[in-house]
Amino acid sequence: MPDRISDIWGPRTPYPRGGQWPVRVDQALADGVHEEDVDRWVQSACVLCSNGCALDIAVKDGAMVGVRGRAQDVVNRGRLGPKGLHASWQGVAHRDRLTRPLVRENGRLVECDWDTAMERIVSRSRSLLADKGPGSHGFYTSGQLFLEEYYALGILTKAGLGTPHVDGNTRLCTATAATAMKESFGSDGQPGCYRDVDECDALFLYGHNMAETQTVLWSRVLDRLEGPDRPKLVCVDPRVTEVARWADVHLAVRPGTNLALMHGLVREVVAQGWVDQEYVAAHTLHIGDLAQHMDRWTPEAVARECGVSAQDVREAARIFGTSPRVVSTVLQGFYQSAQATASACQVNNLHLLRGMLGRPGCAVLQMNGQPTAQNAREAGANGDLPGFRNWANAEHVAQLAALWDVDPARIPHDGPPTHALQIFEEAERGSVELLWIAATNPAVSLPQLPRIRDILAAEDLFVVVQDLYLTETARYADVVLPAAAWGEKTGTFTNADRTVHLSEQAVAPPGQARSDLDIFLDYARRMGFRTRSGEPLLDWSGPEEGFDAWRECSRGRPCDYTGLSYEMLRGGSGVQWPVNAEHPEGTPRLYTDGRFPTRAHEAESYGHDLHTGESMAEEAYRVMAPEGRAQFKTAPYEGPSTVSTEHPLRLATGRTAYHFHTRTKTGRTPVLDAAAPEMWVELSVPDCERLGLREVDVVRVDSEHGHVTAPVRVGDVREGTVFAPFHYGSGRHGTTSPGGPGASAHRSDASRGHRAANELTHTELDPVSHQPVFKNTPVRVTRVADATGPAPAPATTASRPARAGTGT
Ligand SMILES: Nc1nc2c(c(=O)[nH]1)N[C@H]1C(S)=C(S)[C@@H](COP(=O)(O)OP(=O)(O)OC[C@H]3O[C@@H](n4cnc5c(=O)[nH]c(N)nc54)[C@H](O)[C@@H]3O)O[C@H]1N2
Ligand SMILES: Nc1nc2c(c(=O)[nH]1)N[C@H]1C(S)=C(S)[C@@H](COP(=O)(O)OP(=O)(O)OC[C@H]3O[C@@H](n4cnc5c(=O)[nH]c(N)nc54)[C@H](O)[C@@H]3O)O[C@H]1N2
Ligand code: SF4
Ligand SMILES: [Mo]
Repeated sequence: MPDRISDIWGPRTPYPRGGQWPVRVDQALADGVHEEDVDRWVQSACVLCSNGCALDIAVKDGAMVGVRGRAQDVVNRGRLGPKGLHASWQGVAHRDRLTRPLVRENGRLVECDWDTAMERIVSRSRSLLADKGPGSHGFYTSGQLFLEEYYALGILTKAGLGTPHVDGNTRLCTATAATAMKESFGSDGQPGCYRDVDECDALFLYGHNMAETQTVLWSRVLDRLEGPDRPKLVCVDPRVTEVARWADVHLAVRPGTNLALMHGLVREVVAQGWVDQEYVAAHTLHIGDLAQHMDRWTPEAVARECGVSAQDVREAARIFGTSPRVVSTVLQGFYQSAQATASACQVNNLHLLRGMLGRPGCAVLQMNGQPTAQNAREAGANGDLPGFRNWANAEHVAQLAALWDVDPARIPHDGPPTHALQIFEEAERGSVELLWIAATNPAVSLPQLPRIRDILAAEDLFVVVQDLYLTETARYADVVLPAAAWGEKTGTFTNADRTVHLSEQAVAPPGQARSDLDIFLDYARRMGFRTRSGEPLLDWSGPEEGFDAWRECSRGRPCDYTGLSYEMLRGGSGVQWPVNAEHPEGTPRLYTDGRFPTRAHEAESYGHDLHTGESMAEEAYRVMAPEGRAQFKTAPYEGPSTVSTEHPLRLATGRTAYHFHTRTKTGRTPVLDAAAPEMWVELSVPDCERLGLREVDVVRVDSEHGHVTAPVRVGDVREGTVFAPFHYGSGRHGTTSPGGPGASAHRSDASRGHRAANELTHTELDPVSHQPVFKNTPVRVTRVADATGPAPAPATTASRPARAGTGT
């Protein structure tokens, strides 16, 4: 079995520019199971990050016993990373899966049957609808369900209940990706594709630790870096990540200063005359607006503000300005940092300036993180209207009303849909009284956890949690619904480069667990939602009928799925949308003709002021008449919120290669749990010297909101920065079993541990995308105890001990 623990990226298969990425098939089977023992292989794709690596699930005696990468798929050509290889199947087969619904009785959660659980929800729902109206209902969902499930949720919340309070954890994840694409290009939808990695001459990774967070895509990059026509690599990250180690230029910016750097890069590209004037004149608007923001950002000014060298800024700009083909990727170091949308749009702007979109090797990948974040955005489960429709465009609302056969007035569109943090705020104020949480664990993943716990624990908030496990969040629920996991249900999902995969059911769910789709359909049926002609609003027979319904919804929109079917997705590779009469085989690249969906009748948004977040009015947008041109947009630089003498360091939180989020799957996968078993915090060598800290000494980290206690890694972060993984909640999945289905959990048992990074974070949001700033919290670090035990931080990743000697 391949070792993806010590050898995360596997053996190299170098290839030249323009060549095809060679196949390398990775396979894992349970101990004692051999290939010939496998009863059947069932087609699927991995749901442990946005890369969406295609794989087949090995089934033996009705159980998942392993996986194998699909050689024929364009995304991974057979490869799998540590999570895909191990956690995809082991993470859902654990003995403590929820198998029956739970309801709260006299303060405790007790097992019950589905009728009891659903009727409890429906009766609360009905009485709230009668007394308070639809705005009393809030839905907080995920980037990890299937397309059909989101679309069902979109229909039931928008056309059934009529509540505007629906969002996904995609708000924490890729809201800025979507917003940046809407602002620049008129619509969500990745312009480029992974094949552009094969074709490019330079790669820019902006706040993206791809080596750990999309390990298989990083293998592709490594194979180019070790191939004959090595592309240049530029990394923008305050830590010495694996990406930084390979980079030609590493811009280790001070956290929160991305926008100053971007202004500097744009200024330099313009000043050196590297602009594609013809492209800009034909396909863009507002280039004149850029100068006011960037004039002062000379390489020297950037160097002072960002703490990097002016020479490196010049060199990075030169690589961008003179390479014929550049791929840029952007992720949380930008999206979860200060001025996220304005910074992400400057990456789009660089590509527009150089005319580097829509042709091989020229791509901006405003990345996704979660495996199905794209679908949450497409299907309207994340604070948008389905099919990338614009809530402010009456015609778009009318299209949906016609499709669903409901009164347009039923579909909330008086203002922007409520974003996630605002839904929690509505619950805090008492106006949302039923909060339905599906496939996300906010008691670990939302910022400022002490506040989130108070909101979830409030007596008058009715909380429904739909999950695989009794999570930190489920412990606050009034009703817990046991969901079928990946491999136990069928559906489709779309990765970060628009590649759609079908994931087929391989095994039966445990006990009485049901698919999220079945749960949503059951709720809609019990609520008796009807169309105008009196038909049931939502009565699909299963996922395939849901997919067909979605195809109609997507017709004529940028994310057009009309030419796709389950049948077409079986057997071969995943297919990239749009797939329609014009593009029957799918579409690798958008905007090949330089025409963008910015006409008023097609745009997903009329746009915002990126500095204030104020929406642009329809009238003003129509007068501006973008007519298919992209827009240069950004904002003046403000800089990160300031640190104080009390909290002099900046906490940036993020990920390690071995764990996925709140570890509900990876913490239950023995090899991954062992690779990173416990919380840690990383500090720089100079900060450790100043604080008298040695490797594994225990520190207390305090912010304005809370504290955590964890051992120290003397690491390769920038001085003044503290890095902490956000994976560790109160559950110790890997080592201790909570004992049975946790049926007796009590509210007060819920997460009170002091190891979740979000004990510390604050609620600060980007003004346009409303994505939280998870990467910039002022903190103080104090030593509380001597080193005990081995270091829990991995030594194979960005978290390895500092190269320049350590404080030990
Ligand atoms: N192993 C693993 N892979 C995952 C996930 C996982 O949990 N584990 N989750 C998936 C999901 S949902 C997501 S969203 C992605 C996230 O993928 P990434 O965005 O790659 O991951 P992060 O570790 O959150 O942040 C990336 C980098 O941002 C840097 N950073 C911090 N502050 C700043 C700043 O101000 N400026 C810049 N330029 N950089 C900064 C950090 O040092 C960090 O290395 O990963 C996906 N893949
Ligand atoms: N401090 C800090 N906080 C962060 C981040 C950060 O970088 N720093 N990153 C943010 C980002 S980008 C993200 S994406 C979020 C992730 O945060 P969460 O979404 O809270 O993380 P997960 O652990 O993935 O939670 C998913 C839940 O869904 C359950 N689940 C899995 N599959 C299914 C299914 O098919 N059906 C149902 N019903 N349940 C299922 C899992 O058991 C798990 O409990 O965290 C955010 N929070
Ligand atoms: S790169 Fe992402 S999708 Fe691929 S195997 Fe790893 S976790 Fe799964
Ligand atoms: Mo994410």
